[in-house]
Amino acid sequence: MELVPVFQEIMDTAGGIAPIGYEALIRARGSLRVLEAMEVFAAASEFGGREKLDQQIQAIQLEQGLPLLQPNQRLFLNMPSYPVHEEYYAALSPYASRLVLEVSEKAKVTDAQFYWLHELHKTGAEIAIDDFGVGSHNLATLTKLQPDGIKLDMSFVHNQDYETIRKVRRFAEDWNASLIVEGIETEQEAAAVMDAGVRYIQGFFYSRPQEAWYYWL
Ligand code: G
Ligand code: MN
Repeated sequence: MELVPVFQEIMDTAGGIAPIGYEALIRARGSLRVLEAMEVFAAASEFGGREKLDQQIQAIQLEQGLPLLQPNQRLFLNMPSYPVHEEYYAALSPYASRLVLEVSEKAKVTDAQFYWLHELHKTGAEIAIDDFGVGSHNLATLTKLQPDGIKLDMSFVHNQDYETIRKVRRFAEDWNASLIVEGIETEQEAAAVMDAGVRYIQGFFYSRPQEAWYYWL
């Protein structure tokens, strides 16, 4: 199967809607159909294991994603949710200032990973907590990560829990982190989230994950 990176725009809603960059995601072309991310990872052995697969995904996402960026935009990359060898992080360092590294709240962050995230942060990478609100991180992890961004899990929008979204927005402000709300699928959701004071949003309503060529058209 062939790996196919796809990219979804992340929107800034301040003064009109404009993309601040793209989140890189992954699909694969199988013999019959396009496979979703979960199916790709389930077939990791075909790529020599999960870590080899993650390295290949990283390489093609950088290769195809970085050229899409305008000077003020960044590429958002999902970090592996298990401990990987330092080569994985070292490979990111030439591009640090163009990247936002998404660390899932569902991931276990080891000391070695904290070390690398810090190093990359020092050279310009931003750190964002992904799936915020449904994982198992605690405040100690937040303190250690000092995230530049918090990506709220899409379940809050889908449950129309705008009161919680408003509270998380204040929480993020206190941490000097930009809040990004994910999973915006309708105009009504977009309006309600903006009404809760959220500036950055992401979801199918604005942008479906697309192959890089789509953005070159
Ligand atoms: O865990 P993370 O936030 O990285 O997951 C991103 C996943 O969410 C991708 O698989 C992407 O296709 C999906 N996604 C992106 N926008 C939307 C949306 O508006 N609605 C839904 N249901 N899924 C979305
Ligand atoms: Mn993500």
